[in-house]
Amino acid sequence: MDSVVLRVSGEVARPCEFTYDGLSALNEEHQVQDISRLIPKRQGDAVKLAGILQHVQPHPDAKYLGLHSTHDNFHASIPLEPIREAALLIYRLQGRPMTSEQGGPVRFFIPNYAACHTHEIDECANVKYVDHLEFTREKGFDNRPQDEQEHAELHAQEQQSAAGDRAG
Ligand SMILES: Nc1nc2c(c(=O)[nH]1)N[C@H]1C(S)=C(S)[C@@H](COP(=O)(O)O)O[C@H]1N2
Ligand SMILES: [Mo]
Repeated sequence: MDSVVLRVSGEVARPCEFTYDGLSALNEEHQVQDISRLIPKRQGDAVKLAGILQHVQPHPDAKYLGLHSTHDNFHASIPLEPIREAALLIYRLQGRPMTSEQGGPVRFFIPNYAACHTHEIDECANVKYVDHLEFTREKGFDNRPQDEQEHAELHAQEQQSAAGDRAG
């Protein structure tokens, strides 16, 4: 469990590469055991974004957080301030690293998201397969769906690739 699962870069004092063990080792005050207690439909253990922030120390002019998934080339860039206390990074399921089938290595979760494509901080910003967080001054690259049609196409693709995974 010593391979890098999450890289943190950009406008921060200490750019970091976290392993699974490194995320588990972040201070207890930042760990959330069993998030189904907070969010009934979600499972696993998480670390608070606040714990990552304390570790990497974003510059005061870091205004946006980029959530990057190499796995399926999905990216969101969202304002940092409204989510800095509430956002969670789910990274462990039943005591093990989260696999990509489970949305791992890191699944970003904002408890109070808006409906899809109604706001910068919407459900679509709950990015799965996150492997890179990037702090920027301005809004960065973002390829979330912009409207109902793009959204429907994306979900159809997701279902196809999940069916493909099941078929092996
Ligand atoms: N990596 C990645 N994350 C993603 C998506 C995606 O296609 N790829 N879809 C987003 C969208 S549009 C929504 S609405 C939510 C859906 O989360 P769910 O699959 O848990 O319902 O995941 C978001 N996270
Ligand atoms: Mo979405």
